[in-house]
Amino acid sequence: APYTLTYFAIKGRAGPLKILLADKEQQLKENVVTVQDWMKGDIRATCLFGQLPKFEDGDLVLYQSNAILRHLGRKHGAYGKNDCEASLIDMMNDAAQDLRQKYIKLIYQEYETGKEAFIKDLPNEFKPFENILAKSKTGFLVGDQISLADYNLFDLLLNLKVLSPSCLDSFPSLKSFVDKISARPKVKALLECENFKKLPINGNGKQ
Ligand code: GSH
Repeated sequence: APYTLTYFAIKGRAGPLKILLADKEQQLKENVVTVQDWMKGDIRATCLFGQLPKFEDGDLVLYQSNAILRHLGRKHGAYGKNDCEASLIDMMNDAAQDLRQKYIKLIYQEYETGKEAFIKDLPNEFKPFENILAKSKTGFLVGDQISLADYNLFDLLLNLKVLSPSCLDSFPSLKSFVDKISARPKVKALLECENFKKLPINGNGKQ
């Protein structure tokens, strides 16, 4: 495989890039790091920012999940058809990332105390994405082809649906966005693949 991912045995921050790679029919070699091995510290010491995921494309070594996602978007035609589209894709991906960060904070820092308020506030978070998708002729966030921002938002929405199964009920455009991407044959195959399905979403067992 031309690509190697080193990460924990979770979906976590690697979900979007795995979905992109599957959809673009790219092979991925996975080095799974156990928490036990990570705790020893020698792997961490080799990581530029002391964290995973790490991604290798030949001699290129990348850290930072969104840099990896952008790299793959650039290489596999998921970064718009011109600079303006690429900038809009950056904007939407950053917005999705903001929401992902809030989700991760909830999961790892305040699940018990913050879950209810987080779910209650989701409609405010969803509105901008719903507005963009409602105006989109093709059902993608930007332009007329799928982009890295779509993969990122899609993965996040799958996670949020596990947290709150009814959260998309008042968001028809987001709901059809999820249905449409879920139905892409290679994405569907990945979501149904046992190796992917069995991965917990997060590292602490909360979801
Ligand atoms: N901004 C980084 C990215 O998006 O890749 C954050 C990476 C990150 O938070 N990694 C976590 C990690 O390595 C796992 S998802 N945790 C173990 C540690 O920090 O010791």
